[in-house]
Amino acid sequence: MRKSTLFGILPLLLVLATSESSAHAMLDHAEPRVGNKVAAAPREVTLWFTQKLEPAFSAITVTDSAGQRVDTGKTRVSGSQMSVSLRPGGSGTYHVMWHVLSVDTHASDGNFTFDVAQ
Ligand SMILES: [Cu+2]
Repeated sequence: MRKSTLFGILPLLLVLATSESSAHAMLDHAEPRVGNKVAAAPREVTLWFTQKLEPAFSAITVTDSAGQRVDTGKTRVSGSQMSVSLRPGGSGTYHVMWHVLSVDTHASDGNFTFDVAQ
């Protein structure tokens, strides 16, 4: 009984695994938004992805317009979302760099900027 149930489920699991592996964790959206201009330096940056993330292998780094690290170095991961707190910073272009390992064991990375108004 158990064996026949397993054999019935197995093809379905293979289909699910295959379709998920073709979609790595991509950045869905961010706050502050990608390329956006915000009125004041944010206290944190949050990224939402298309897949759940492995906390041990996923992180965000943020630098200010002078290229100085302004993130606290402690990225928090919750499901498909991760965020990092920022030290108080000035105006200009901020650079957000991220790398993630999704639960399907695929790594991906990317970066974007946002601007803080004077
Ligand atoms: Cu993948």
